[in-house]
Amino acid sequence: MRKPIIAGNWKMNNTVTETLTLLKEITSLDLDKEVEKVVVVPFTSAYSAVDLLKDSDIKVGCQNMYYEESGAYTGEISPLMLNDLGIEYVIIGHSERREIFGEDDNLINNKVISALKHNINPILCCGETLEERENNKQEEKVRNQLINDLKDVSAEDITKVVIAYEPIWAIGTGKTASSNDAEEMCKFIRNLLKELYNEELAEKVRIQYGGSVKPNNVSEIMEKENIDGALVGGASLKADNYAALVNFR
Ligand code: G2H
Repeated sequence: MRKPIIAGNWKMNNTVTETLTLLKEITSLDLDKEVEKVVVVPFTSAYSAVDLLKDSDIKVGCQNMYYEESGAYTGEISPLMLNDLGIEYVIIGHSERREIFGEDDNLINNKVISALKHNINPILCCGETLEERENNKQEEKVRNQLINDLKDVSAEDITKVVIAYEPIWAIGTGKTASSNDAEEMCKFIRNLLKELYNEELAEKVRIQYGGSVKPNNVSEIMEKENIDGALVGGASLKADNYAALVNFR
């Protein structure tokens, strides 16, 4: 049985003050204990979030990291820095990083390997553009991304990776992939993992869907056999919405 995982990706939202206000509201609400809960906050909010959530079962993630441990990399954050804060998850390869900041599969692969080496669980994002979907190239795109991004990830480590399938055309657009389309791609990803690793390991890896997930569509998405969680942007920025997402059952 794979434990469901609902992660709120705050993106570039919330000052420290706003973070504390939102997290206090969230922790005052009833949240399903059987669901793994993550808030993926901006770096500037990470310390305060970890401190505020130290007695809660909500975990804190960050949205990016560099793969080196230290050095002359102006503006970057290292895995050791995240470790020091007690960060358990890091989003790697979000389409906004790929598209706006030019991250390629080689860089993403280095980040995945480094996160695992430092005991931080990567939430590895993949997904196709609208043009690729319209040309029925979504499987080819995701297959190439994952083969490259997971290069040299060992069998021992693959179950620590959460894979987030996020079709780019559904991100922040209000357009959600139908639950059947989302399931079809998540099943495709699980089959790819069977091919790259083996059936037993592939069955253990958690696959999230992301892209305009909201309280009113989360249950239908989470019902699907190969979807084990959601990576949620906009709708995770309000406490009652976050609680509704977590309490999808
Ligand atoms: C996709 C998602 C969170 P949103 O980027 O990663 O954002 O739910 O706003 O589409």
